Amino acid sequence: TQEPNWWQGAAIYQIYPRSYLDTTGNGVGDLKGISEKLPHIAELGADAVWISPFVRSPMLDFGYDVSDYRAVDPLFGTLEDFQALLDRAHELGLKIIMDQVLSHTSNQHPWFLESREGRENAKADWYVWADPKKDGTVPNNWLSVFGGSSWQWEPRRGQYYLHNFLREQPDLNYHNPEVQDAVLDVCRFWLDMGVDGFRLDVCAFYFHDSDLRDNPDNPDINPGAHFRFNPYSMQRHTRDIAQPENLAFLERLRALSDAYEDRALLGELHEGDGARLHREYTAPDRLQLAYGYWFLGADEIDAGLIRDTAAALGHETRDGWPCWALDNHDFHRAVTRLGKEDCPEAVTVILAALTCLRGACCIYQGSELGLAQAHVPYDRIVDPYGREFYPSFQGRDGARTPMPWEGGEPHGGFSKTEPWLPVPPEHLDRAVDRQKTLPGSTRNQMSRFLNWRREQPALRHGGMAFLDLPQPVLGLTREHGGETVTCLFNLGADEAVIEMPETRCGAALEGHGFGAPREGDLVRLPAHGAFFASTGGAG
Ligand code: TEU
Repeated sequence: TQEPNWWQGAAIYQIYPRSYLDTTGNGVGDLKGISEKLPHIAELGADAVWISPFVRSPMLDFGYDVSDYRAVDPLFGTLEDFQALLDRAHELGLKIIMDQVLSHTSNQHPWFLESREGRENAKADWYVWADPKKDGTVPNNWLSVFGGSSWQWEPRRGQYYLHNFLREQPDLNYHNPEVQDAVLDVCRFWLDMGVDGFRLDVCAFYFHDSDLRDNPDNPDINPGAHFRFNPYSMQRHTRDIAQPENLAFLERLRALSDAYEDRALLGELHEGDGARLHREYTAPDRLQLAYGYWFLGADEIDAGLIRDTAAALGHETRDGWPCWALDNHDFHRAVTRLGKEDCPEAVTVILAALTCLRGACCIYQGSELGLAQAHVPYDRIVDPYGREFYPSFQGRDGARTPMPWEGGEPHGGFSKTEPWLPVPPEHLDRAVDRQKTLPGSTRNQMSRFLNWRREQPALRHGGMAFLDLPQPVLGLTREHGGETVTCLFNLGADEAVIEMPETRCGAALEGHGFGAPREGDLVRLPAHGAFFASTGGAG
């Protein structure tokens, strides 16, 4: 059989670089800070690190607005710092996945500065320009994810340009082959440098409907609890933003990445019809991994939701793999979202379950500490999305506050000066140094579990089937190389007793730290506990 790839079943730790560690004393995290803390991530038992954007940017969307794709922003360091980070990660056995924001640029990118000057220049057609309607109004009814029309007037050209996000984030025109070639060159630059993969920001947004047709009325403008923080899904008018042309471009990108050894593409898909997009976008010649919002917006997660979501993705037949996530820099932290601030272990077991599903799993910085969403007072809110929708939506800053490293130090040891976002005092008790000395801490439980999981090939690479068990228990098996591992997760707050005879599911596995004793044929799952058994196998 073929050697499994590193990205299959990888635990991917996500870093938001502004908030990891500040080594220069400017209140903002940097690449040297990440390098210094890579051992924390390796000890945690992660396989790879996804770093949110650190290339040059005016920082209106904190790096998701790129003004130079080939330079490290001076706030974060230099290209040499990044090369050192890459080398250090590789020494520690960690892969580095770089965030590539290719759907749009900053309005300060030289491509846009040239494009906006007039209709004749070399970059005139690199962005999506359109004339106003006869009455002078915007070309159509498209809305921006961050609120308002997605069209912005540009007096120099006497035309509107498209922006799916901030008006400072003009959308590139992928119908122009020169644009495709230019972004592929950007990717080549970083692949040559040795990055192991890309996380592709909003990769279903690359192309736009070239006829600029109005979006039809959206009959379903109340999408329910799962996505309530995403105005995009609540728009009055929606057409599936994912244009068919995206797929051929992803094939070009995959061909490029396959020309290098062992690289992987992890594409961010928006929610919408997640299962269909997932099927289309993950294919042998497209993405290896597709990241969905399946659990990110959810404020209730039970065994049924996990099972239904994985089943909808057709986990048995797909070549591409899902990339699960419970938290990231865009959503409220899960501990708060799920109402578990007093009981972070209820969230740890969910995260453990996600890492045992077929697929990779992202773990956002601070989740290993069980951090709650921070309250950021209005005068400290810097997320433009938050300022726009305050107070009904207070933005994303509460999930982006600095990592608390040392509970007894000012600013949690993150920085010597006042950081760009405050470190909430209630995070200090959960700081890394404090948790390291407590045997049962979230950090220690995660680290024990992830390191144990790393050594279970079936949990990383195996095929998956679900067991038919009553809520709140999630049961599944993973099968690889003749071994079947049975996993039980108790997502409830009471003990659950499940019949699981050794003759059927093999001997109990030890060392994962979720300790559930077995009595005869019965497994006693404590609240938020888990159980694993293995039939052995070829070994
Ligand atoms: O996010 C894509 C996206 O659609 C988000 O706007 C999401 O809907 C929202 O944040 C939910 O709260 C990606 C990045 O992850 C995000 O940080 C960027 O702002 C966005 O793209 C634009 O590049």
